Formats: sequence, structure tokens, C-alpha cells
Amino acid sequence: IRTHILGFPRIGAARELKLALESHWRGEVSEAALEATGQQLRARHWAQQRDAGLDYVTVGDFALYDQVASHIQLLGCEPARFNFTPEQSPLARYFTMARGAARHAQHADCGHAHHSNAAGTAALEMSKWFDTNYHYLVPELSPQTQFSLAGERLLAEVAEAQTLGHKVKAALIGPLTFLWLGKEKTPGESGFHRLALLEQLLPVYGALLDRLKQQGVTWVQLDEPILGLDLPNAWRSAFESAYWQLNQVGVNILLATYFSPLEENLSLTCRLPVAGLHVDGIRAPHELISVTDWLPAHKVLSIGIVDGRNIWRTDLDAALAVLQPLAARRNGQLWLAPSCSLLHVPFSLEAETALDGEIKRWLAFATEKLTELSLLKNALAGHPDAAALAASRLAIAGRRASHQRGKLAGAGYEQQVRAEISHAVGRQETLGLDVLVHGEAERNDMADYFDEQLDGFIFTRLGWVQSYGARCVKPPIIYGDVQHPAAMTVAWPVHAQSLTHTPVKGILTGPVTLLQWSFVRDDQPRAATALQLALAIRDEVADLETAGIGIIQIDEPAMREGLPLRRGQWVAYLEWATRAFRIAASVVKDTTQIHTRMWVNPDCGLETRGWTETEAALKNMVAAAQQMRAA
Ligand code: THG
Repeated sequence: IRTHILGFPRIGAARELKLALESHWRGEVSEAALEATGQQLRARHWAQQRDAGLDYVTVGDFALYDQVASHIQLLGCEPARFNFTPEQSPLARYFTMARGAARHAQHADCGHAHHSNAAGTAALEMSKWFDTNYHYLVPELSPQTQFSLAGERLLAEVAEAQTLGHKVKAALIGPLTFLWLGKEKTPGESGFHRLALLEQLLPVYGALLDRLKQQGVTWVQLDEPILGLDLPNAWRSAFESAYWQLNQVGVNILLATYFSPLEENLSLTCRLPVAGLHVDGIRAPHELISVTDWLPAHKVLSIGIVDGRNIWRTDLDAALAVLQPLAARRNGQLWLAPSCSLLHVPFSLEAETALDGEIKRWLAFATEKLTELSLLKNALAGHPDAAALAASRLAIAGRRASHQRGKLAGAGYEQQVRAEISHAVGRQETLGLDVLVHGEAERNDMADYFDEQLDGFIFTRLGWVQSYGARCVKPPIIYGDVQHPAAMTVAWPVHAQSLTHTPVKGILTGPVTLLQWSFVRDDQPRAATALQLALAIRDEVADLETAGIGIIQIDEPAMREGLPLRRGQWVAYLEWATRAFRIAASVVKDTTQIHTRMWVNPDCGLETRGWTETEAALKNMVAAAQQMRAA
């Protein structure tokens, strides 16, 4: 039995990487100092993996900005449109791809595509990393794309870990997933398909694997999560020849799949010529037996048994009950891991000094998940840690028996919030907007203030999860039954309305978005939690209407984000997701308007922008509306 992880959060316990990046971009921190921060974080995270008893540390999961952008450089395929010059450092080029090059630095606060402007070069587009809340930079691929190995950074990281005395498993995005994630940019040429680049790409991967092997790395994890998607046949059949070629190098390849069942790709995947296979035992527990049987006995089977996408403590007894028969079938040989990279969960519970003690015991963040792997390994190997297992059992039983509902007191800055509202109303009136907002000065995260007053939610102090680049979110945790104890958001728009004759709208976050942007309880179907959220929001909608607010915007930007990775599950999802929205919205009189982003307005909220930037944009918007009306 061996233990490993597919990847670790890189932002740092106290978001050290974010702070270093932002200081670097402001010109306050040199490249060398930024690199030193990265090195410290890696060293710390590897030490944690070793100290938790893992058999390998994972190298290659770190990126200063984004792992896909790092691969674009690794594979030497920076888009030609950036016109990079030899005097630009690799790091400067990296951040130009990530953030664009403009005299007026571009922001991309919403996860929307960046727009080019006359003054500079647009950054790479961002896109959602499968069904997570992480956003990656999209490779641009064209018939002119060339690949060449630029492995120095990765090989240096491997050497760093080796110097620190660690046993290294290198982790890379696999070639097919890399191409799949890219986007065809074909100036003037049609009929090009990015899969056609595979033939050129494979020798570069081969050369990289060879360098890793020469450096003493025995295992290389190649992530191919697209094996859990509905793949076109051309992509499916490309796997066999690609991996046959890569396997020639003679380094052990661990093919990593996650986020989704393999389904029709299962037997194909099990037959690929690689040394090992990782599967997601959380998203596809029903496939574990068939994978165990299909995968040839001499190959390593890595089981993702600890949830890498959620923050709940593992039920170790249940996990052991799953693992024991599988271990028996594989002659006692198994690797244990989290289901996917731990990038998607917060760093550690240690900082959560203010969390309700009972609920805290139900949780495991990235650091705690490392320990769970070791507990499972030792128990499977016949050396159970009785005390730790008993503590885990107690926490799981406590969670199962609990009907607790949490509630946090509202913040005490009412005076300041009122002053901010008055300021926001004044400025919007001056701009000539037809419908005003109160400005949400009371909210941090888009969902935050609203959730804090709903029963069934709790909030962490430092539970940051990287969303893209240096940007993070602190998703709330839905741990119990969601209920609406009292009107929550009503006071602010009502106050704003008292200051103006122009209509003020109320703004709420819809049930599906609250669900998508939270860590959700895993002891009932997501649809049931969505419905509870819908009923709570419906109460708030009714309260707003009663208070005289005639326009209510229910933001549901994550409705599409929630779509399952497999098309076969879309209908069922859309059925409950749209039902939840309709339940939330349908309580009002015919004269009350419900909006959900369909009017002319900016493409997302402006709360992460300053007033100068905001005012300039809104001026243009109002002018455009006035021109349209006059026409
Ligand atoms: N909340 C949660 N999840 C989300 C979003 C959210 N997922 C998708 C989407 N929004 C992601 N978009 C963003 C937009 C802005 C920021 C992060 C993700 C951002 N974050 C600040 C930062 O890291 O500097 C946070 C600062 C703070 O709150 O103190 O700007 O809205 N749960």
C-alpha cells in the first residue's frame, strides 16, 4: 500500500503567493523574490506530505499563476501573437499571457473572456477547469503551433525536492487533455483540428519524460481527466497510440483520471500501456470493482478514496469497507490518494479558531486529508491507529445525528453601510441610470452577506480556494438544513429607496449559484439542498416585495456552471435547477419585476472595481442607451 496526492493547494496557508504576486505586479517585489516565495511554499508543502507519512511528494502541481499556462511554456507553445522578444524573461512572458500587455492593465474579475483593446495585447482567455470553480488559461492552437521542450522550471523543481531528500512523483497534464483544453485559432484557415497537433506534441512529452527519468524520477503522473467526458471517437482512439509511444521512454506512467465516471472509456483506459491508473472513487464509486477487475494485475491501481472536491471528513470505516475487498483482489497492492488534486479545497483547519467546535470536527481541509490517507494505509496494512479511528468514528456519528442549525450575528457596521448606500445612490443618479442598486457595501463575496444570515451555513476564517491567478474565493459551507429565519437583505435597498424617486432594485443570489459556490453537504442529494435554498430565497423575495421593492434581481450566473460533465445527466440537472429558480422567483405579484441579467447592464457586478473605473464604464452604458432610445 502506498499513498500520494495528485496535487496540493499552492496559494499558501495565509495566501502568501497571492500577496507576493500582487506585490510583484505593482513592481515592489523582484522576480527573484517572487520565485523565492514559490520555492518556500513548495518546500513547506512537500514537508507536509512527507510528515503526514505519504510515500511520494508530488512535484509539478505548483504554478505561480496557473498550471495550464505553465504547460504552455513547458511545451514551448506561447502564441506568436504576443510577439515576445528575447529580452523578455520567461516570467514576464508568463504574466503577459496571463494578464495581457496593456498600458492600462486589464482586469478579468469575473472569469469572462478578456477583451483586447487598442492599447495592448489581450491575455489568454480563461475557462472553467472541468466542473470546478477554478479557471485556467486557454492554450491557443493553430496549424502554425510548434512545440519544443522548455523543461528547466519543472526539472529545477524536481531537483529542489530531491535536494530536500524527498521521493518524487512528477505530475503533468497529459498530452490529450492539454490539446482538448486548447482552442483553435486559425487565422484564415478552416478544416484545422487541434488533435492534428498530437503527432508533433508527443515527441516533446517523450523528451520530457526522458529528462525526468534521467533525473531519477521513477513515477510520472499524467492527468487525463478528459477520459471522464463524452469523447469523440477520434480522441478516444488517439489515447492508445499516444500512450504506447510515451511508454517507450521507460519511466512509470501513472495515468490519472478524475471528476467523472469513465463509463464507455473504462475498458479502453484499463488497457492503455501504462504502469498505473488513478480513478476517482468519490465521483465513480460504482466503477471501482470493474476497474479493479479490468486493470491487469501487474499494474498499479490508485484509488481516489478521500474527497478532493469537498471539505467533509472521510468516513474511514466506510472507506475501509470499500478498500478491503479491492486490496484483496489486487493481492494487497493499492495506492491511496484523494480523488483529485487538493487545489479545490482550503489549506488547513488549523486557522479556523472561530468555527463551531462540533462542526469543525466534521471537516477535513487539504492538510487534514493527508493524515486521513496515512490512517487508511496503516489500517489496511493491518496496523490501525485505534485512537484516531475512534475519534473519526465519533465525529462521523456526531454529524449523522446532528440537527444543529447555525446562525451568526449580523455585522455591526450599519452606520457606515448607510453612508455608503447614500453615496452610491447619489453617484448613480448623477449618471442618469434608470434603475439603481444600493451598492452592496455590506457584502464581501457575492453570496456572503446573504448566506451569513441563513440557517445551515457556516463560514471559515481562512478557507480560501484559488479561483484564478491570485484571486481566491472563500466558499461558505452548507452543513445542515437551510432555512430563512428573518428578512435579511431588505433593510439596505429600502434605505436606498428612501433616498431617491428612481426605482431601486433588490439583488439576491439564486439557489443554484449559492449551491455551486459553496461546499455542499454530501449526505443528501444536491437537488434537495437546492430546493431548500430556493424556499429560503423565496421568503426573502416575498419580504422585499412587502417592503415596497418593485424590482428584484435574482442572480443565477452559475446555472450553466452546474451542468454535469456528462451530457446524459443534463436533463435531470436542468429539471431540478430550473425548478429551484422558478420556486424562488414565482412568489411575487404580476406587477413586481423579477430580473435575472437580461437587461442592458455590465457583464457582471462591479463591486471588485474602484469608483473611477466604474463611473467611466457606466457613463458609456447610459450614453449608449440614450442613443438607442433616440433612434
Ligand atoms: N464566490 C464564490 N465562488 C465563485 C464566485 C464567488 N466562483 C465563481 C466566480 N465567483 C469566480 N470569480 C471571482 C471573482 C472575483 C474574485 C474571485 C473569483 C476576487 N477575489 C478576491 C481576491 O482573491 O482578491 C477576494 C477578496 C476578498 O473577498 O477579500 O476578486 O463570487 N464562492
